[in-house]
Amino acid sequence: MSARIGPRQTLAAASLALFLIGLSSASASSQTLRAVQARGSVVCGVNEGLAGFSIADDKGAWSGLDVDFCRALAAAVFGDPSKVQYAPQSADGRFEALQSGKIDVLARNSTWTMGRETGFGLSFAGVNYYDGQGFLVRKAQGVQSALELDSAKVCVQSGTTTIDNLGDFFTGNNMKFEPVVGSSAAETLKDYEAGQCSVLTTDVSGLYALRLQLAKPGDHVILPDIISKEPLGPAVRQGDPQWADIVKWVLFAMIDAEELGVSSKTVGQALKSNKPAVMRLVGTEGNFGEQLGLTKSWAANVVGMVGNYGEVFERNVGSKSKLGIPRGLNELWNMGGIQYAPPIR
Ligand SMILES: N[C@@H](CCC(=O)N[C@@H](CS)C(=O)NCC(=O)O)C(=O)O
Repeated sequence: MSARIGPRQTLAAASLALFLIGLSSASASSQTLRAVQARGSVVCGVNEGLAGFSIADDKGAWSGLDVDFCRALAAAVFGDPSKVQYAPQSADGRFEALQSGKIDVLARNSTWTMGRETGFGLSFAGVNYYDGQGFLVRKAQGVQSALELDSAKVCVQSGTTTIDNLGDFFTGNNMKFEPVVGSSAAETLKDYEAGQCSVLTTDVSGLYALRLQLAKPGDHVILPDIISKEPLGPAVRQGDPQWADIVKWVLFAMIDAEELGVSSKTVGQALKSNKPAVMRLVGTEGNFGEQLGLTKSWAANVVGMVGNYGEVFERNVGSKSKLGIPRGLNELWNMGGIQYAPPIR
């Protein structure tokens, strides 16, 4: 005689299944945070050397917009921005490094695209720099627009969105080109300097950085054409929603802090503020930090120890930095740009 399963058993089985799913996702979700805490540092995949974003000096000290993101993450998790292991990544190898668990987070001027999320099992946490692809040429060429580049030899780096956009742009405008492909920024720049190509193409922020390394930066000009959207941001592996939330909200907290006027210089005052949004940010109200698996002071530590988004932008790439890039699209949404973070509440 076969046993019959009644509605009560079905309900019990369903509840048990839901309970087990809940348990397994709670433990799976905290995997990266637990590993990071046990290790005592965040392993952050960064660029091997791109001024303004991620570069090490001769003493091995790293700096840049992406490096500051790694530091912010360490400040949120450990209350200490120095608890980062920098893991330099080439353009070609960066996504595999994240996928295989060699790094906890990738902060390497990486463009958020659909294919990178769906194809490589990654999730981008947000955008820490809205960029676009441009072209660098010698002033002496007298070129005014990228549309005059028909049949040009173009220096470009492998493993990037840059190389794909280049094809789209020239094909879409019925123009021919000859790619001269390098596997690092240094190689691409060397090719350009040696006259292997007349044009160098990459993200405009990269063009600013690379131009500084040329013998006479003033002899080279960035053309006005922007041929693509390059939203650059930190990425994590899929399958660990809690870690994804931490990475995402560290970025949002930096942007929200700027909007709320909380900076590394004013965070002490912010801790005494009675403005509800400021109180939620710095943890004097609510338990948002605890809900992330961190402490109340997660965001106050980020802002106090590393800075808000505007401070970090200005210090590394802004108009008074060596790169001298205007804030442009990366200005806050209420200041004419498109940087916009959801509220902490
Ligand atoms: N944002 C683009 C391009 C990123 C990229 O790798 N750009 C090059 C050119 S600026 C770079 O950072 N190279 C540094 C290096 O290879 O050391 C992407 O995600 O594919």
